[in-house]
Amino acid sequence: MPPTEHKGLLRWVDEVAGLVQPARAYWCDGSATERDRLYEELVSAGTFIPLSPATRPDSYLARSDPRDVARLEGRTFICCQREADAGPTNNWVPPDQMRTQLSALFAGSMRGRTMYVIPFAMGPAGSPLEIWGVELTDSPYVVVNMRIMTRMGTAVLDALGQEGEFVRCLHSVGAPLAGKDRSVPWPCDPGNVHIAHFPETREIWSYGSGYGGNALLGKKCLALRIASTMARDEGWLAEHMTVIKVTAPSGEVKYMAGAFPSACGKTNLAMLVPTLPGWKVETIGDDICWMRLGSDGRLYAVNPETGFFGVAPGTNETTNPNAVATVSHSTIFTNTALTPDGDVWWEGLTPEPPEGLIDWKGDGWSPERSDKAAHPNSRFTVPAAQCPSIAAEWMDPEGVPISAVLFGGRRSSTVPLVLEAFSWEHGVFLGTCLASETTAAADGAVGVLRRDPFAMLPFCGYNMADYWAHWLSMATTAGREHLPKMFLVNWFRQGAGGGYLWPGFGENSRVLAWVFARCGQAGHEGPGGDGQARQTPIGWVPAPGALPTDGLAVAAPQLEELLRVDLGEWRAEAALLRDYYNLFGDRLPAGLAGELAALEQRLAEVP
Ligand code: OXD
Ligand code: MN
Repeated sequence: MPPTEHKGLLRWVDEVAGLVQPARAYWCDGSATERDRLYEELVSAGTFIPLSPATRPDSYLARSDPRDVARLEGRTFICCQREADAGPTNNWVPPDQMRTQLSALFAGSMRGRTMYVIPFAMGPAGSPLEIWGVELTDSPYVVVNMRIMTRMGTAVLDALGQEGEFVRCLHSVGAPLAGKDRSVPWPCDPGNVHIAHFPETREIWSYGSGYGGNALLGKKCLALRIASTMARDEGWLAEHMTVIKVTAPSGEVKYMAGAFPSACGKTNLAMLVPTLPGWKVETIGDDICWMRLGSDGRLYAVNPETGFFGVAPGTNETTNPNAVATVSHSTIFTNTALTPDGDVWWEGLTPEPPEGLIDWKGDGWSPERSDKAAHPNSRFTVPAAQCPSIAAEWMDPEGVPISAVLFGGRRSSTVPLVLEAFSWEHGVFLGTCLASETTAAADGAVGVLRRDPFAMLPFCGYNMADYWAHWLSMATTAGREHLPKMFLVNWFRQGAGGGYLWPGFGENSRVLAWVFARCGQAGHEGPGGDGQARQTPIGWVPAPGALPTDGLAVAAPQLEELLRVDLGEWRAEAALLRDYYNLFGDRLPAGLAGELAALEQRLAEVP
């Protein structure tokens, strides 16, 4: 007997079962017993390799099919009725056409497999922003990852009651089994991947991939693409942002949100250990934040997730000691290398690779090989509660009030270390300017500069220009007085010789301290606050000496170069931006066209 009387849910589960023809349906209760059983099954199926209990207790390594290692943006679709509502940055297919296409792929796709029913909740229990979903999947790997990343199981079914609303999330790896066939360890159908979103009916259909961003449907698909459309309709914000709690030596606390494209150090910022004495950073969330206006006109943020699905390579005791401690036990690793004594390894974990490594594909590896031992997008899935820097209030249903929003890309030139917007509108403009050199989190070439406004390019479920208008509208709805200040940051600027100018990581606390001081005054216009600032045509930058640099090993000329605003580069940037804005035709908000014209004007006024 299914453990619910929710007729809509029961009907949908039956309908899907009729289409995908599973051998059986199983309703997940989210218990530890269920988890243990699934882990055992994953081990006997060869999907999970248990790691050494001595060095990495309760942890497992999964190796994916080598063709299924990242988000597939080219196979991700927004299926709303009108193409213009998806906008020029999304792949659009009309909903009926996509349903027909997908119904053919899903027909019989779970044959011989179990269909797991995963009731899950995103957002703290009882939060005004809590959203329920149900994922149907034939992947036990997805079930156990969802158990870490969301609140999952019976409690959610109980909360749904008989008619609670939920987002329908359908997922199949697309590898039916015939007769007594045994499954391969990582089933998938790489040639036919579709990740389709139907924002008008709040549905997600994902076929063919088991990779986290494509298959854990609570994350990018629900908490960003579907939630962004819900947020537009209901007046809140669903964002690809970390949320941190910053405590100054005086004990004063401010919360900050930060939008960074995938694999640009957002998780490192979320768990930062300040080098600046007396400062403390704690974690509210590392990847996604939902924000709503409070009755006091401030933006309050919650982290909709309960776990981290972080990029492993580059994580070590220096770059992110809190992440290293977090994944010391009870972690699922995917596509890292394996050491001979049953532990995981990835590039950057230690300066030298241990001997006798097995690479992410399961083959012997040695440092002479030109390829990496761990996949560059190898990941850890781990409960957020295990993180030493998690803030006590990370699950507060009301959320935390945000004082500053940071936008940061990976830019070798042009963007100074930190820049403060002149106003809310100018801040939204800076968010639209975000661009980054691409990383391994999505398929495609790495290191190419691409526009990634608000770090939402792959995640905005509707027309990007309407999304910008929605951000602008916050000031109209709430008044700008208590809205956060906005900043552009860039940890990745390079000098003439090509090396990074800024050490980053814990030293980023110096930038946070300046931002903190800049938030010290009410209102948005003017230079005020403790941190002194210098006005430039592109925004406020720290005045000479305003960035705390005691003990910092960055020479003065280097620091000057980091904060330099190169007018030539910005004139080129403004021209690129004008071309980019042209893509959006008459959907471009007038406020942003005005901001661009004002920037061009300011740049023209300087000789
Ligand atoms: C992620 C991503 O996995 O942005 O967080 O790709
Ligand atoms: Mn992300």
